[in-house]
Amino acid sequence: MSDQTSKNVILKDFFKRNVLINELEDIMRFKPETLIGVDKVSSDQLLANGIKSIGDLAKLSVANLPEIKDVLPAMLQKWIKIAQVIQKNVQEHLKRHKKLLMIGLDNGGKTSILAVVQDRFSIIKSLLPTRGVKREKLDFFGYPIISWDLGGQVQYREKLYFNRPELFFTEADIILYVIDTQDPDRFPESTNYFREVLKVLLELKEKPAILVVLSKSDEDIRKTLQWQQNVTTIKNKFNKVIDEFEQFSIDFCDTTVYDRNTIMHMFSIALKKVSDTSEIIENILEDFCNQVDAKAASLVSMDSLIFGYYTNTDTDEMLINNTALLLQTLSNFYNSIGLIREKSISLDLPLNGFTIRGEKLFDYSDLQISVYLWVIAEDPGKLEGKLDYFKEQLLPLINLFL
Ligand SMILES: Nc1nc2c(ncn2[C@@H]2O[C@H](COP(=O)(O)OP(=O)(O)OP(=O)(O)O)[C@@H](O)[C@H]2O)c(=O)[nH]1
Ligand SMILES: [Mg+2]
Repeated sequence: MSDQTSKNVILKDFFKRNVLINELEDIMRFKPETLIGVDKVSSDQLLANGIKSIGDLAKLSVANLPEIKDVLPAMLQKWIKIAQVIQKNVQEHLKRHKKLLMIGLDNGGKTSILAVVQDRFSIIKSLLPTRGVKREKLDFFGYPIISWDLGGQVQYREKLYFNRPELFFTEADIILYVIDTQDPDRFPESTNYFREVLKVLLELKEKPAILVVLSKSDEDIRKTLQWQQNVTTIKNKFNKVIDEFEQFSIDFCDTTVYDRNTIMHMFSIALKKVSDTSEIIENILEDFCNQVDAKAASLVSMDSLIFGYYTNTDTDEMLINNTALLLQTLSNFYNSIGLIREKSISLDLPLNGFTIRGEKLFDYSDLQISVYLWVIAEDPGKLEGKLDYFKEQLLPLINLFL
C-alpha cells in the first residue's frame, strides 16, 4: 500500500490539483483535460479527434503526430510523452500484483472465500450473486493480489466471458475454480464449465496455475458418506477433463468459510505455485533434509500459512502438512486454556520407523505469530545443532515472502 501511495504522489504531479486518484488503473481512462496544461479548447479538439482518454493519448506516436486543429504539435508531443510515462508507471505497478481469477458456477462460494481472506466474515450472510466481474485488491500476507471474481450466473457464463475471452482470461497468474461439494445435481454443469475454461485458456495460450477448490466442505458435512462420495465424483469428473488437456497441472483443495484456516491453507498452496520465493524455500528445505537425513520438511506458521515444503512423495506431503496444521491447532488450544504458558512447542510424534518433529523457529508480524519447522526423519536427533544454520539460511528468504 505504501508503495502505491508513493506512486500516486509522483503521478499526481502530472494532473490538475482537483483531480482525485483513487485507483491507479483508473488513470488511463481519465480525460485528457485532467492533465496539467491541457486547456478546455485543446481537450475538446482532442475529443473531436477520438482521443478521449489518457490511454488514447498514450497510443499515439510522437514520430507520427496527427494534425489536430488548435493544438500546437509541440504541445501534443509533450502530452503524448506524459501519457506514455503515466502508462508505463501504471503497467509496472499492476504487473507486481498477481492476477487471481475466481471462476465457478453461481452460488459456489467464490465471493465468500474472498470475504474470508479479507476477514470480512460478517458480509458472507448477506452476499448477493456477483453481477458480472468484480475486481478487488487483496493483500495476502503482504502479497499484492488483484482478484477478478467472475460472477457465475448462466447469463455471464454464456453471454459475456466466452464472447470476449481475452478480456477475462489473459495474464492470470492463478485460477481458483470453485465447486460446491454439497450440490451434486450441478456437478455435470460445473464440469462442463471447467472444460470450457480450459479450452479457452488453451486457445489463448495462457497457462495459469489452477486449483480446483472443493468449497462448502463444512466440518460436520465432511463426515458424511454423501459428502465423501460427492468429492470422489468431482475428482473423477474433473480428472477426466484434466486428462484431455495435458498441459495444465491442477490440484484439488477443500475449504469451508467456517474455518478460516482451510482458506488460508488453500491460498498458500495457490501462491506457492506462482511464487519464486517459495521455490527458493523449497530448495533450501531439500538441502536441509539431505543434511539431517530427513525425508520431508515443511515450514508452517501458527495461523496455517504453509511457506514452503519439500517432500518426495504425495503421502509424505499430506502427512507432514496435515500433522503440522492439526498439532498447531492443538497447541493453540492448550495455550488458550493456559495448559502451556509459552506459545512455543517442540513436538515429537513417534510413528512406525520415523518421527515427525516440529521446532519453533521465530515469530513473524506484529502479532508475533510463531513459525515452525516440521520434519519427518528416522532420527530427529540429527536436527539438533543444525537449527541455527537453518535459521540463518531461511530467515532472510521468509522475510521476502512476507
Ligand atoms: N455451508 C456453506 N455455505 C457457504 C460456504 N461458502 C459460501 N456459502 C454460501 O453459499 C452461498 C453463495 O456464496 P457466494 O460466495 O455468494 O457464491 P458465488 O460463487 O460468489 O456466487 P455467484 O456470485 O453467483 O457466482 C451463500 O449463501 C454463502 O453463505 C461454505 O463454505 N459452507
Ligand atoms: Mg459471487
